Amino acid sequence: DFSWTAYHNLDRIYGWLDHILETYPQETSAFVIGKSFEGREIRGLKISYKPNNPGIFVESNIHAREWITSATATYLIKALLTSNDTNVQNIARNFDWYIIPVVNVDGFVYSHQHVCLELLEVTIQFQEYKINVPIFQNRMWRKTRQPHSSLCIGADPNRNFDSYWMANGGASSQPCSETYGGPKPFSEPETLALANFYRSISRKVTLYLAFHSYGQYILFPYGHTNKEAPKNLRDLTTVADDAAKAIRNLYGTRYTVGTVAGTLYIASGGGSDWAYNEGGARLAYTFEFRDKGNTGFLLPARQIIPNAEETLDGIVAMLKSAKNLA
Ligand code: 0X9
Ligand code: ZN
Repeated sequence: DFSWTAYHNLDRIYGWLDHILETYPQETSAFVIGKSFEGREIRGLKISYKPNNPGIFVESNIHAREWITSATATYLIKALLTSNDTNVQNIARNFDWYIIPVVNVDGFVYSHQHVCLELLEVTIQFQEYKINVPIFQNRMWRKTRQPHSSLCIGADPNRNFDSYWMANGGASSQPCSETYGGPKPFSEPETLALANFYRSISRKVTLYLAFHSYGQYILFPYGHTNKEAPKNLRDLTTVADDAAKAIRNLYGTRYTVGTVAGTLYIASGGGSDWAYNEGGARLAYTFEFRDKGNTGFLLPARQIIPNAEETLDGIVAMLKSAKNLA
């Protein structure tokens, strides 16, 4: 049975999506943005209670190892359809939600192929010192799975969007780097599919959310430079501050708010920056979920529900705050 007390693989997540579609045929519909390099469908779920709602787009697990993001995205779907909380019911009914729980399907599947860790341990010996090191290779995969050199596989999908692609050192041109931008913008079928789908709905979208981990940040444009601020910097900041307050209110989790380049590091070619520049959403955020490095990408499953609950409160606050903007 599907739950939020454990992390699930792609088959389980897609099976659960089918179950949701069957259970809520009125409010939900399936969409497929395209296929991954290895030929897997990249599936999304639309939730719509009434026609002509403004849209919210949620992109999740574009980085393979960030499992908490798809766990939170599925929790969000579940909450939008079943919550008794009137705040959640309101955001469910008054927006059309386009949620893609796993964008980087190939990388995600690969990150789940980390069989028995004891079997994969390597022993490193130096004189009298001997240590066993578990191989986390697959579990810690970040990029896509398309080969770009004879030695290394994958590009960083969050450096591959056609938005200041490769600008200002915000991505690497080395295929073996974890932040390799790819040979050209949208070289990865996954980011191209996302972009094409997003363009088809962007006129209706008011908010773009990219789910990542970890570090507890709410980030907004720009990523490619900190010498230039987006036009609606004040609005972006106000809305993110309100979300961070709501998050902290629930369990005391502290999120830091700011621009990508100013708060985290320079990163060009990211999905949320691309969407922001593309028009449509005037509000575009990257969430970096729990924690602050203690467990990092290996966030224990017992934190899925608290992480998702506080995120939901953050999103509710975000939409309330956005409504009050001039
Ligand atoms: O570096 C990234 O892609 C993100 N951090 S992560 O640890 N999840 O890899 C930050 C992305 C923010 N960048 C833009 N929106 N441009
Ligand atoms: Zn990420």
